[in-house]
Amino acid sequence: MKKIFACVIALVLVCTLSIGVLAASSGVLGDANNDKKVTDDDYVAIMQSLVGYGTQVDSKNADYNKDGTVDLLDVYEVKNKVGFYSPNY
Ligand SMILES: [Ca+2]
Ligand SMILES: [Ca+2]
Repeated sequence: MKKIFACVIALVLVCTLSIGVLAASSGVLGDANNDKKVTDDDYVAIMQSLVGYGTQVDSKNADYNKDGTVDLLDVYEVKNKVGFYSPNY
């Protein structure tokens, strides 16, 4: 019984922490990594998440064209927003 209770508590904690991460969204369209800026890092993060590299992105911010999915069109549009020069590189 104690093991079941411990598992339930662990599951609640994981769910609570996940909700906390989502609530921390910057709300900046294109800011996939939630650092409140739209830079090369964001379209690279989106690309990496699409190919299964394991990079976590804020799917709401990463959906730049607001079509409900995060795909290569969002990478393309974030790249166009950033342009060819970004102060990070
Ligand atoms: Ca960013
Ligand atoms: Ca999209």
